[in-house]
Amino acid sequence: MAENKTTFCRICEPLCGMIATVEDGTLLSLRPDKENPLSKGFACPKGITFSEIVNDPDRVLHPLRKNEFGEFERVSWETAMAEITEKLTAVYKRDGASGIGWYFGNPATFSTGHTLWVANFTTLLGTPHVYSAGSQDVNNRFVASHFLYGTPVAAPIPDINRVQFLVIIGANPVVSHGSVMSSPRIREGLTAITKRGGQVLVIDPRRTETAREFDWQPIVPDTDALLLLSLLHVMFDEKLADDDRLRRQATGVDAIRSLATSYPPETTSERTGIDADTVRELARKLVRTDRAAVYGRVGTSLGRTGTLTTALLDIVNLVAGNLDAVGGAMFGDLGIPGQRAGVTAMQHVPNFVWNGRRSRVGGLPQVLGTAPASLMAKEMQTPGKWQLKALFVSAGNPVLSVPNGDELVKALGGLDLMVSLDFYQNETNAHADYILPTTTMYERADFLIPFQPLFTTPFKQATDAVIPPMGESREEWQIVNDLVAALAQQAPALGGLHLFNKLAARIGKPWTPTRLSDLVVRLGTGGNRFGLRRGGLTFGKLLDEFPHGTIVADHLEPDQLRKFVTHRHRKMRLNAPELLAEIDRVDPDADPAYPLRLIGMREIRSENSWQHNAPLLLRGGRTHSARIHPTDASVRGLDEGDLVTVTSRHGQIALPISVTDDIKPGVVAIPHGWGHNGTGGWTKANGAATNDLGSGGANVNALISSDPEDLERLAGMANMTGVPIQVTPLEQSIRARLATEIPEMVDFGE
Ligand SMILES: Nc1nc2c(c(=O)[nH]1)N[C@H]1C(S)=C(S)[C@@H](COP(=O)(O)OP(=O)(O)OC[C@H]3O[C@@H](n4cnc5c(=O)[nH]c(N)nc54)[C@H](O)[C@@H]3O)O[C@H]1N2
Ligand SMILES: Nc1nc2c(c(=O)[nH]1)N[C@H]1C(S)=C(S)[C@@H](COP(=O)(O)OP(=O)(O)OC[C@H]3O[C@@H](n4cnc5c(=O)[nH]c(N)nc54)[C@H](O)[C@@H]3O)O[C@H]1N2
Ligand code: SF4
Ligand SMILES: [Mo]
Repeated sequence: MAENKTTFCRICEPLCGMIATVEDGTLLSLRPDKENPLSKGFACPKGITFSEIVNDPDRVLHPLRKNEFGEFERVSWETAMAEITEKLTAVYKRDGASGIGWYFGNPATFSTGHTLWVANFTTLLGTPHVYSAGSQDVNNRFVASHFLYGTPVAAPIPDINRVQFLVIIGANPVVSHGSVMSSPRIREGLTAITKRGGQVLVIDPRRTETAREFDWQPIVPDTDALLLLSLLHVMFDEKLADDDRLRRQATGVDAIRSLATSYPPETTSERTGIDADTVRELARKLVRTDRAAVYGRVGTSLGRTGTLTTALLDIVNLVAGNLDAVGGAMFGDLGIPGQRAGVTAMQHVPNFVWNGRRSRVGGLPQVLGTAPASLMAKEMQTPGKWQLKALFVSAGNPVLSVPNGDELVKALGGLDLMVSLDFYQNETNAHADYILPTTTMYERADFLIPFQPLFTTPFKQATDAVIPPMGESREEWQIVNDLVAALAQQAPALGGLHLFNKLAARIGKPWTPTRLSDLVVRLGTGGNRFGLRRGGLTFGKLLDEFPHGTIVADHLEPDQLRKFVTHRHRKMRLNAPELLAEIDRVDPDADPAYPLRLIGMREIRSENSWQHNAPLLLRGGRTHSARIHPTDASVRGLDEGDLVTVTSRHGQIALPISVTDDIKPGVVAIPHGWGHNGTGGWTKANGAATNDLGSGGANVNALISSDPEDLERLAGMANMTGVPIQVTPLEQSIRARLATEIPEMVDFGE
C-alpha cells in the first residue's frame, strides 16, 4: 500500500519540504509539503520531477568498468573495489598522495556525509589535488570572508523578512531560488518587501525574471567593483557614513576611504553604464533607509575580481550601516558554543587556511583545502613531482561545468585511474575507468549542516531515507570508508581513521553522517546539549516530532560580528593588502575583435548539467540559445532563431540566438550545463534542444579560459562573466574557416 513520507528536497538551497509517496520501496511521486513551516506547499518543477530521476531507466545502478573496447560493462562491487584498490595502491606507492585527486561537484554539498567524508579522506591522505565546483561558484566568498572577518565560513545573508530596500546585484533568485541563503518561497519573500512599502532593485546586465518583477538597473558586465567603489565614494564624500559606528566595527576604514576617492560616479559611469546621479541616489538611499542591504551572488563572483567585488559588497553594507544590523545583511550561525575558538583554530590549519598551499601549476592559493578546478587538466598533463595520476569525481560534471572541457577530456585519457561516484553516466565520467553507483538524495538520511547558518529564518529539518538504495547503489560516505580501508596499509593517517571506524563499529556506535549530524543538532540552536537543555532537539527528535522541520528562532540576531571575527579587537579588517592589490584588475579590457560581453543565465527547468534527462522538464521542447539584443542582432544581419558562431579568445561554439529587449546592448547571455554530446548515458538529454546542428545544446565553457593567468588571483575563480566575445552568422563563419583551412575543396556554388 502506498504511504506518504515527509522529507525535503536537496537540489538547491531553500531545501523545500516534500511529501514522497512510496509503495513497496518505490518512489511513486513527490509533492510539496504544505505543512513545512517555511516552504508551505511550494516546490519548483525540478523538485517535483525528481521522481523521474530516481526511477530513470538511464540511471547507473550497478558498478561499471570500462572494457578494452572502451565500453562500460557491469561488474560486482567486490571486483570494482578490488581493482580500484590495486590501481590506487600502485599510484600511491609510486607518486605518493599527491598523485591522487578528487573533484566533488555541486550536489555533494547537499549531503553531509558526502562532503565531510570526502574532505576527511583527502585531508588525511594529504593530497593537494582537491577540486570542487566552488572555484566556478563561491570560493571568492570564502576568501573575502577570510580577509574581512578572519574566517572563511562567515557569510552575510540578506534579512529578507525585514529588509525595506534590497539591492540584488548579480543574482536571479526568482529562477535560482536563492544562493548562499536558504529562503524558501523567495519570490514571495521579495514581493512582501514591496508590499510593505519597500523596494527591490535588481542590478543586472539582463532584465531577468527577478528584474521583471521588480526594478531593473542594467549594468555593463564585470564592472560591479567600480559601481561599489563609487557607492563608497559617495557615502564618504557626502559624509553619509556613521564614522563612529564604522570605527567600532572595523579597522582599515581610512584605506577604503582613500581608495574610494579615486572612483567618483562621474568617472565610473561610462564604464558601468550607470549614470552618476543614479549612483548618488542609490548610495543615499542605502544609507538613509533604515533596513537596507545589497546582496550579490554568481554574477558578482565570476568576474575578474570576484573576491574584491564580494568584499566590496560587504563593505558597502558596512559603511551604509547595514551590516550585522536588523533588516540588513546579517549573520546566521549554528548556535554551537565556542564557535569563535573553532574558527580561530581553523585559521591555523595549513590544509584549510587560505593560501595554506599554492597550486603546482599557476601558483594559485588554495581555498578551504581546494585548488582551482580550471587547473585540473594541466595538473594531469604537466609532468613532474605531484603530477595528478588518479582522479575521483563525485557528483560532478567538470567537462561541462569547468572552463575548457576539451582540454579536460584529453587529460582524463592520460590518467592511470579515473573513478566516478555518480548515478548517471555524464560527459565527464564517460571517460572513467569505473563508475560506482550512488544513491540519490531520497535514498539517504540527511541533516544539512552547512546550510544551517544560511536560513533567513533559522530552521532545522532532518530526514530519513524515504526508499532503500536502488539497485546496487551505495552512499558516498560508505564508498569513502571502503577506500579508507583499502589504503589503510599505505597511508598511516588513513590507517588511523580505519582503526577508528572499526572500533566505533565494534562498540555498536558506527561513525555515520547521522551520528555526526546528531552531535551538531544537540550542540546547536535549540539542541538538547546532551541533557543540559531539557526538551531540546536531537536528530531523532527532529525526525519523530518535527518531520516537517521546525523554526528555531523567529529572526536572525544582530550584532554577531564580535562572536566570530578573529581579527584583533574582534573588528572587521578592510585593508588586507592582497585584497586592495586587486584594484589594478577592476577595469574591463577592451578588444575590438571581441566587442560583446558574455554572461551566464540559469533556467527554471535546468539544474546545472544534470536534469536534462527528466521528461517533465523537457516537455514542450527545449532550446539552447544565446540571448542577444535586437541592435546587436541587426548589425550582424541576424534574426530570431538564426544559428551563430560565438567566438572568444579561447574557443568557439555554435547555437541559435533568441533576440530580446531584456538584455543590455553589447551583452550576450548563454546558459551553461548544455553540450550533451552523446558521450553521456542520458539519452533524453542527448536528444534535447535540437536544432539544425544537432542536439544536446552547446557547452558555453568552451569559450572560457583555463589558463592560470586568466583565473581570479585570490580564489582561483574561473572568469565566466564579462568575457569578451564575438557573434557571427554561422554560415559566414563556416565559409571563412573552410576557405582558409581547405580552400581547394570549397565550392559555394556562386
Ligand atoms: N533553476 C535553477 N536553479 C538553480 C541552479 C540552476 O542551474 N537552475 N543552479 C544553482 C546553483 S549551483 C547556484 S550557484 C545558484 C546561483 O544563483 P544565482 O546567482 O541567483 O543565479 P544566476 O542565474 O547565476 O544569477 C546570476 C545573475 O548575475 C547576472 N550577471 C552576470 N554577470 C554579471 C555581472 O557582471 N554583474 C552583475 N551585476 N550581474 C551579472 C546574470 O545575468 C544573472 O542574472 O542557483 C542555484 N539554483
Ligand atoms: N559558464 C558557467 N559555468 C558554470 C556556472 C555558470 O554560472 N556559468 N556555474 C557553476 C556552478 S555555480 C556550479 S555549482 C557548477 C556545477 O558543476 P558540477 O557540480 O561539476 O556539475 P553538475 O552539473 O552539478 O553535475 C552534477 C553531477 O552530479 C550527479 N549527482 C546528482 N546528485 C548526486 C548525488 O547525490 N550523489 C552523486 N554521487 N552524484 C550526484 C549528477 O548525476 C551529475 O552527473 O557549474 C559551474 N559552471
Ligand atoms: S526550489 Fe525546487 S529544486 Fe530547489 S529545493 Fe525547492 S523544490 Fe527543490
Ligand atoms: Mo553553484
